[in-house]
Amino acid sequence: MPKGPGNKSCHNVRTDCTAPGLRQAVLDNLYYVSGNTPVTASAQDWYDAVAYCVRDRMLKAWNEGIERITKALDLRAVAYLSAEFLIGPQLGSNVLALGIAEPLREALATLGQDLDAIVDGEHEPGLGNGGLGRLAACYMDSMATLGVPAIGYGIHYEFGMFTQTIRDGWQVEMADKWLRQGFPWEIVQHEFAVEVGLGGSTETFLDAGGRLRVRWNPEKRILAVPHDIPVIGYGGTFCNVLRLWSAEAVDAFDFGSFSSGDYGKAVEEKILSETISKVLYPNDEPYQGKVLRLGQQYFFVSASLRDMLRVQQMLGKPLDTFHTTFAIQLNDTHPAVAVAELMRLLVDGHGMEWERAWAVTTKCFSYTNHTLLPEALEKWPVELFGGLLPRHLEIIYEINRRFLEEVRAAYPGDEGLAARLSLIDEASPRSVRMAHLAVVGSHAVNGVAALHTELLKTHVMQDFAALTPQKFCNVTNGVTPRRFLALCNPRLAACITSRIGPAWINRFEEEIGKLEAFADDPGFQAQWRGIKRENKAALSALAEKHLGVALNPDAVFDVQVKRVHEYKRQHLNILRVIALYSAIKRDPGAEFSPLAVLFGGKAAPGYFMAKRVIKLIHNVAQVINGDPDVGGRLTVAYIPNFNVRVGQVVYPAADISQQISLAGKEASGTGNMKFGINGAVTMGTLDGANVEMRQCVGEENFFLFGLTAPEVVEVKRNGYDPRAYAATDPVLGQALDMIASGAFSAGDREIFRPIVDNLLYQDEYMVLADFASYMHCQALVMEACRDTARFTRMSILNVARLGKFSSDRSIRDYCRDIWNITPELG
Ligand code: NBG
Repeated sequence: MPKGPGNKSCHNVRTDCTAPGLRQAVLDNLYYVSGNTPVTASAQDWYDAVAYCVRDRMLKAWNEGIERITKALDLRAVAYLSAEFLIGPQLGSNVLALGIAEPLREALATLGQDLDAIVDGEHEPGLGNGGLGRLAACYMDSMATLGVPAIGYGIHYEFGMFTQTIRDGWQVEMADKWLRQGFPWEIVQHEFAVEVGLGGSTETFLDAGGRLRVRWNPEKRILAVPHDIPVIGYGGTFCNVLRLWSAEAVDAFDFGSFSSGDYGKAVEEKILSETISKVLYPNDEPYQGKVLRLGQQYFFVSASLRDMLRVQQMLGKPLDTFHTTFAIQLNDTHPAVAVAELMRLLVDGHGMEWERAWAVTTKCFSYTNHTLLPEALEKWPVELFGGLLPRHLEIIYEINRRFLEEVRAAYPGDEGLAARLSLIDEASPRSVRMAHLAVVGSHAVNGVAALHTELLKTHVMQDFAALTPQKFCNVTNGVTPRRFLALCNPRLAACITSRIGPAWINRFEEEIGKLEAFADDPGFQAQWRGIKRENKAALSALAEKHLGVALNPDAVFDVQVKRVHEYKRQHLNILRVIALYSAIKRDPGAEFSPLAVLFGGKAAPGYFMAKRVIKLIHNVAQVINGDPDVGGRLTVAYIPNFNVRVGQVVYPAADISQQISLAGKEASGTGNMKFGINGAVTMGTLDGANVEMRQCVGEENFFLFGLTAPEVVEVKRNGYDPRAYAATDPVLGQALDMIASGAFSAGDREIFRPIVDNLLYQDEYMVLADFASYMHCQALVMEACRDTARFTRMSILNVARLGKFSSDRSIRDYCRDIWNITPELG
């Protein structure tokens, strides 16, 4: 009798999860997949052999997941459209989800291999810039864990986020060749490739029924090929898919040109087509004019929608029930062109009436806004848009015409309002407002933290909120406790489990609070501190190896890791460091508890000021770390190439988490949550999700400073003068003078002049206004850190009270308030 996969009585090299079974599987893969034996295998061969072995064990849940979506008629699945998915290293998290770490570790040990070393050696796919892309990955993890059927749709960039190296204190970018050694987690599905058009023109024609229809004749066609990555939930029974599209030429080779001797032209088409998914754009750079970026957005959106329509047809369901099959989430405006594309597919492609198509479209879509910064709201010049997507521009005009008709009916005579709400910005150059398209085409719009949603409703999208208040809601961000606690901090995870059991891993919000009972238990506190110290020692070892900087594991680790941006105010942090340094210099004999200030993060390659701030931090570090008066009591280090993998070492080692953006600028932040659930206490402003975190942990367990969002508005309205702050605060004045006078640049007064001048004469993000409050807060932090029992209690309570910030809670919110989906696994 043939035995199926998963049958325990059958020794199956692809499903057996015992140590001997896993050992055999790894050896088989080594031999048959990479053509090696244990004698000839390289580290990469071992990694591949283990990865394929783990992937095999995910395929039962994977195939069941695909069947679930393509067979069940009454199922609504989430289609999560995102230009970025920052998934991080895969091996460790998949092993955790399957629960096979112990037998696998044992199996590898018998082969002389160390599972942890293999996990640590993985090169991660950097398919995102930062928080937004990582949020998408956390949500994929939570959907799989909660049993929410979902497909993540995105782009299979050939080059992800650049690799950051530091030369002489300056950031140098290098291409991220993440695919060079292959990526064992993906399965390429050529049979589901679709063609995507670009450019060309439109024409009208009469269809067989005598109706006037429009046809788009694209100038160019590109093949979108899906690369599927399994996303398995904790427990290993439920699996979703991340489907990333890569661009290929429809005809890779032009035999005509080849035969006539033009060899270059024969492959030209291939090269042009492939550029579409070539590289991830770094954010914080102006998008205007980047036609390739719009091409990328349309490319993945069109392929994804056609993929969903294929499923709809396979299910045999009529098109006007499409919204009952898919809830489509627009992750920021990057995929917003989907609104126009779905209308085109339904109206032009399937001959649906406009009104019916519009009803289906708006029931499908919902939109998450991730930023309040006006410069980050996408706008495409009409000319550029129409050149690439002529039919979509017509459709957007038609959507706008009908929409503005409604606006004018509701607010007769208010042409100013119509102009503000219009999908088209009439200022030169006329452009398409992607956020407006997303709002009008969606039934729900959400911000990512309570304060952010409030500011969206009262400022950035005030007119829309007045027009359709029922559309707006809040879903505060969350992070997955699997990757960002269970996986990255195994010592703390084991300690927590020993007290409250393991249920917190997939029921974080419900369970983690039980830890509070141990907050004052001296034995537990000692254990807690011991773990933090070990984690700090691990980070020090890394810093020593890569930077040659020795970090004292008994120092307080004070960390700011995130993208470098003026609104996130790394320069405020470094001004604080300079002020502390000056205090030591003034009185080297005074008591100063050891403090290690760590930075990490990438700056957009074209962001002049951010790159100069990185240089300043390096120069300050060099002076302070080398000063015998300081004697190692204050150290500063910049951890290069911050990514998910590095984060997994950094978060567990932090005592203090720096979340110091100017109030009203950071939509949510998610690093704040990752630090918090690893026991770091936040030093932060009332910005983004910090506000809610502080409510949860209690104000006595949060170091607050700085202006509030309304105060920021107030101070600016009264005419903000940064120089007045520098003139009246001697500590601040001196710190700025030191930079200006070349104290950190061997006397060079020019190199940091742009930073100092910007702070003194503009200071858009009010660094100088918040400086005094920040320094005052710093004194309180140092005092708290000296009281070990008190600080440990704060740390424990931060973990115990942050249950809300699990992405499982966020996904339940989306399911209930936006998608109308009931999670299958609770
Ligand atoms: C970022 C915000 C963060 C937020 C993440 C995830 C963009 C456009 N926005 O504050 O700056 O945490 O999105 O929501 O990257």
